[in-house]
Amino acid sequence: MLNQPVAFSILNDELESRRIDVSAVIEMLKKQHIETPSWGYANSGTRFKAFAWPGAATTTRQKLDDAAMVHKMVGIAPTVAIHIPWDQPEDGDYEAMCQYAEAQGVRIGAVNPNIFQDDEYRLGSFGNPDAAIQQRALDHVWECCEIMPKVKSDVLSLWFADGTNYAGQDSLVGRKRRFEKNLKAVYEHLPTGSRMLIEYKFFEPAFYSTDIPDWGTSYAWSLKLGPQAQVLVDLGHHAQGVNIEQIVAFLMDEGKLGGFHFNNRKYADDDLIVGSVNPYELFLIYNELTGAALGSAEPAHSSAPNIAFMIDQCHNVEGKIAPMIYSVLNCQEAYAKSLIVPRQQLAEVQAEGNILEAHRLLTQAYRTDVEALLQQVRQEMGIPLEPIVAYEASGYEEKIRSERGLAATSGGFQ
Ligand code: PSV
Ligand code: MN
Repeated sequence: MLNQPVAFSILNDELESRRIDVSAVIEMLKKQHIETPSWGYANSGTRFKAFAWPGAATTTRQKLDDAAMVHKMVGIAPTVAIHIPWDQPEDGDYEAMCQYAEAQGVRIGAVNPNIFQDDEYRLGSFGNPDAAIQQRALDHVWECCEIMPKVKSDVLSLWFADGTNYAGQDSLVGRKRRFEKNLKAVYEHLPTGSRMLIEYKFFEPAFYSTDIPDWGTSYAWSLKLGPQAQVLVDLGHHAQGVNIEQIVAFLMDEGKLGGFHFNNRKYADDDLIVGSVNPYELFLIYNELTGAALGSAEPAHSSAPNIAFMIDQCHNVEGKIAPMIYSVLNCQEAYAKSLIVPRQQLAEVQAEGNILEAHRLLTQAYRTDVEALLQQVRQEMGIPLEPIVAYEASGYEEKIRSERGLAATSGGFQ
């Protein structure tokens, strides 16, 4: 392996020859922000089995400790999404929970209500035919709106398991109307200056119809609701072959892309490490994001500057903290590669209709090994040059194993 300064100086020369402003790229990489999910640090499983992982977090404080450890290793994961009631403090003191997070070096990010795990939600939450169950779900989401200022969060992240399993089970129009009414009731309750993100998912757990199956539905409702409502794109929630980067480009340009749930899938909502199955897709998504963020001709209403980049993954058999570090690093690498796309040159050849040269410029950035650049960023940020190696050498895994043991319970998904 080349030593770091030599490797960086070779890459720096190469990128400068491509007319890339390397110091600007470094500054942008330092500002990257990826949020990790509290539920990713707890035990989780498939519908067949939840394997307990030694040392997995069971309390919210432990989840925050683990998220803080990830942030120490990568330097770009300063916030943690929470899920209520999984992360409800025993004494109900959310301010204290927020202070605890800050004392560990992280902040609370998005607040995720849970309106899918109670028996009452067998027929859904906001789409439930029973008005009393809809109200129960609404009360819980309102409670989350109240929690937001206590934990200094300005993002409410909504995902619904609602839908039907059989044709004829319920009125599709009826469910749509119930949803509209209840989403509006949430919108009216949002804390000032905050946003509600509406996530879609094409199937599962419902298999015949899903009440928010696609980005078009989320978009239509966020348009109707108003500027504080936006769409959340979870990379695992599309049918095979869907062009996610095109969805991203459209929503962003309309000012309606509010956030991401990063993960990767091979078949369904697999929740695998983002970039592990299709790193090229991840790069293409970042390419759209970066293109919009840097583009001077973008409309003023583009949502590019205010997107919440969140990971939504539960690692069932591969550990908890190390796969989360890998996930953040994969996002960092994809972002770095998107930053070295020669935008000006690309626009010129696109305008000329030079298909292959345009494709070459884009894929050249993707194929470039940016590790030396990332190590330079890490060095300047004062974090470990090789986060995974540093994590393994830190002794943290051994420490939590011996302190926490093997938890029988899950702190999140079963
Ligand atoms: C279930 O598919 C899911 O992964 C959704 O993507 C939510 O964002 C997440 O759970 C947390 O509720
Ligand atoms: Mn999600």
